[in-house]
Amino acid sequence: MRKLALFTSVILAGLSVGAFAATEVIHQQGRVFSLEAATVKKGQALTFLNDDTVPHNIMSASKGNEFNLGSQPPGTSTDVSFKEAGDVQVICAIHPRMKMMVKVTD
Ligand SMILES: [Cu+2]
Repeated sequence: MRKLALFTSVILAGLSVGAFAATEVIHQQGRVFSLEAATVKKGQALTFLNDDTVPHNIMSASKGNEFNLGSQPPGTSTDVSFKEAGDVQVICAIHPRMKMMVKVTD
């Protein structure tokens, strides 16, 4: 019975990945981003998931792609779409060591 439940959840996970194939998830566990760098196409989104035990405040001041998610409690996620091509430095305003680069392509 347990095996069947596991099998079913794998299928459901596969379906949801298929439905949102364009959105990559950036985790924030242990006060680090799960990727140091990511590449998206202009207009595409990344999902910033706070699966840590503390709040994070993800933001960017890079020209054309400025955003500030404010305080993001553990267990929540927010999609950010990138509007301009170029390199975007994404940081956490609370934890200065949390940094990643997003390359936005045309
Ligand atoms: Cu943080």
